[in-house]
Amino acid sequence: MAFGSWVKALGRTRQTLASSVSRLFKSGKPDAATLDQVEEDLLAADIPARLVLDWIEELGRHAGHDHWQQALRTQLRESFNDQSLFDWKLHQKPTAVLIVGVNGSGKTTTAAKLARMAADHGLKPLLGAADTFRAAGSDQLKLWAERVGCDVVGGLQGSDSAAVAYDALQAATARNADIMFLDTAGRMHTKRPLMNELTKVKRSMAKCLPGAPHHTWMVLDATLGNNALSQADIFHQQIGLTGIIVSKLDGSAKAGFILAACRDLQLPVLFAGLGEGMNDLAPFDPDAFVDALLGTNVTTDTQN
Ligand SMILES: Nc1nc2c(ncn2[C@@H]2O[C@H](COP(=O)(O)OP(=O)(O)OP(=O)(O)O)[C@@H](O)[C@H]2O)c(=O)[nH]1
Ligand SMILES: [Mg+2]
Repeated sequence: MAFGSWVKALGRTRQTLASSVSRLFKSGKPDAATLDQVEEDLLAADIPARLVLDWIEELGRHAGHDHWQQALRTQLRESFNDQSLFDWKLHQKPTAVLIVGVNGSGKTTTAAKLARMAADHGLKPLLGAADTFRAAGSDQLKLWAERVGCDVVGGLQGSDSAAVAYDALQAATARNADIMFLDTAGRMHTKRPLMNELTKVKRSMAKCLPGAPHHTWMVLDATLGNNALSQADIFHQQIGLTGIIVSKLDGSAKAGFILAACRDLQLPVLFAGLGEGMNDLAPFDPDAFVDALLGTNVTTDTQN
């Protein structure tokens, strides 16, 4: 995904930071008042307080030097040092990916976007519709599957989502699919029975194919900022996540929380949703994210 898309998607968060950070970047040497303002704005963009305090202290040490601009960028970028991107060279066939998240976070849309991306990598995807709460849940995924041009396997409304998970994975094997994305119903992290249902879905997948699900990805709504992070924390504790996908980055003014996802949860941020269209999903690019967030290089590459 071109750098310009990141710049556009992060426009609202950047605005939150814009006045102070650009003043900081122009001023050459930050004084105490500038640092206070930067601290306030970083917090307003939902960059976690612990990180902000560390950075402000570090920036203070750079006062008097001309390197602080690079220092801030480096500090933000370091949040992603330990993470790696999803490798589309698959080791299992079919690879089973379980998609989870709270209500309305963007799971169904993201599952479809992932299927599209898999097809673009020359793989045969299959979509599993395990959102059996609402009739509209699987209908929505069926519509997406038509657009993507892939098979979809789903259950009737009210059927057992663990049974649908089993069937979908079995169909993926029988139909020679390379990768299966299983869409699930939205659930609040606080609802224990619904969280237990996900554990059952996982068990059912493992019964069908030992080792499955190979990945469990949570879709986080970027407009929720830090709240999304605490939801992810609970999902991770209860069902064990292997990666994060951030949706709706384009509508968020609080994208700063993503800086903590990697560090606090020890999970990679794999993809980002930058719009509602089928192709608006990008492998997460830490450099583009940080540059677009801070407004560095923004004028040089927005056309790409
Ligand atoms: N702007 C923008 N909108 C998105 C993005 N991803 C999803 N959406 C929108 O968010 C809304 C909810 O998306 P869904 O995919 O239905 O979310 P869900 O998690 O499946 O919802 P439930 O199944 O009801 O829990 C839809 O209007 C999507 O178009 C994104 O990256 N950017
Ligand atoms: Mg859905």
